[in-house]
Amino acid sequence: MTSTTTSDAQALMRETALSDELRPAYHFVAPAGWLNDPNGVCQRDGVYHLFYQYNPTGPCHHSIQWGHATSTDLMQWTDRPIALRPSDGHDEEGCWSGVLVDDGTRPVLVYSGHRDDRQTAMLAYGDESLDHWTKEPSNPVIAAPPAGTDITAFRDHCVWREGGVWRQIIGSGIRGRGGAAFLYESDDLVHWRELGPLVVGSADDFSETNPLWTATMWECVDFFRLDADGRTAAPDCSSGDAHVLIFSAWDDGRTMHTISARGHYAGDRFEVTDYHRLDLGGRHAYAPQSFIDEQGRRMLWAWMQEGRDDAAQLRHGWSGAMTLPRVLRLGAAGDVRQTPAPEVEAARGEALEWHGLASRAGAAEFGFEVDLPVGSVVEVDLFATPDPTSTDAEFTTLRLSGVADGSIAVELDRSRSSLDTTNASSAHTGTVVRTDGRVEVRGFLDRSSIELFIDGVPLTTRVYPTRPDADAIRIRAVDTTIEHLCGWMMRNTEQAHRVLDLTETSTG
Ligand code: DQQ
Repeated sequence: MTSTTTSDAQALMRETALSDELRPAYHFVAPAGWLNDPNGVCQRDGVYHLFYQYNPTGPCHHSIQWGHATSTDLMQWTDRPIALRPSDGHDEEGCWSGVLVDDGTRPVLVYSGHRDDRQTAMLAYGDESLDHWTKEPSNPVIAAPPAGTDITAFRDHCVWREGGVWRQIIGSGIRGRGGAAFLYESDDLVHWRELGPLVVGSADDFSETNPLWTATMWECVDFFRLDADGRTAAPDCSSGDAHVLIFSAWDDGRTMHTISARGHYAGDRFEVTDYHRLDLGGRHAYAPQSFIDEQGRRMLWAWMQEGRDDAAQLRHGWSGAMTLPRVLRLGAAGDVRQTPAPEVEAARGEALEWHGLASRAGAAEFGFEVDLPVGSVVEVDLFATPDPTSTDAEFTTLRLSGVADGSIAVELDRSRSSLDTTNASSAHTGTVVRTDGRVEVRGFLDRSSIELFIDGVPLTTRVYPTRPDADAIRIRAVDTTIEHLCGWMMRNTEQAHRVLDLTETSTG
């Protein structure tokens, strides 16, 4: 294809994506094409940088590049030139996930080069703008997984400074045992010493259908300290502080769900005390990455995977969105509680009009508080058409029930979400351990995405209503009362005139 026909095809794909009424309006999305994991997330000199796994040539996972966008307010993003592209060598089939660190003289990307169905650790050096990147001549800096271990896969990086050296973990799995993270140490980011597995999971601890199954390989490992007030720092094995390892459980090509493991980090090992679900929406909040921003907050984005099939994704010219930016703290049970960053409020438009407990909204935020004594139930219909009894009604129902042990049973029913039966329709279920008596519920609806926070436990999912009147929110409370009900229309925050591939390119 000549460059003219490439850009024509890309302009057409962008137009197609823009005309899809189910493309999110205030969540970050690529201009068009394919987006998956957040990468290299950071804030430098007041500017947030969101890099992401990107295929500007089509809405499918192929020849992955690093897209890049910047923001000063976390909601309005400006596209920057593509940061990394595959080149001759170990990343010729894709520049897979990685992180950004600063070696004291310049920003450095540590990422996985993809070739011949395997991945190796690579580096690229940036200028201050983070627009131009030059690959390390001696790439790959880690050419193979530890010898003598039968591993399932080996990729994705978490890199930090500890005790005057660099440390990094790489996601992996040991065949016949479970997921793993291998630990390395380096003085210069280029030469790495193997320190063995930081931690190895057990694929037998839970059944394959259990949402806590840690699977056979851990993607996108992310390791840090975190406390109940949200204080956070890089790992430190001599601190005695609680540490959290977040990983995405993967099994032979299946992206299962994201897990957080709390535990103790001492010497070269991480002892897990408990595993938790990071998000009750399973695969729809996958491959997250976090960083500490200039306010000292531990911020995280995850990839909201689609729930419609490949053909529909191709037809609509885009695939994949980011969750809202979330602020993390450690829950009393050892899970990771999450709140949307307060900056999200800047996207609020007009307040929703409530008629009793119902309102109509497209892209919207809503919230309420409720006591949920044992036996009481709250149901919330989302993206609902006016008459729920008609055979062609569409609605997605969140059900919260107070249960005997004081916790909250959560169910999100997608069986009536869409008249198009090719879309995902399975239910999400889970339990929320309450913070105190009253439960706070917040919801963010964005055309085909639903992000709920129930006492800070997120449930992220995707639904694809077909009817233009599938825009109601309806709340029913049985044996309890809804209080402080509120809501806002949310503004479209996407910048105008985006192109898929800015011409200014890195030297990659
Ligand atoms: N996506 C990347 C990998 C990672 C996976 C490739 C997780 O590096 O393991 O696009 O979604």
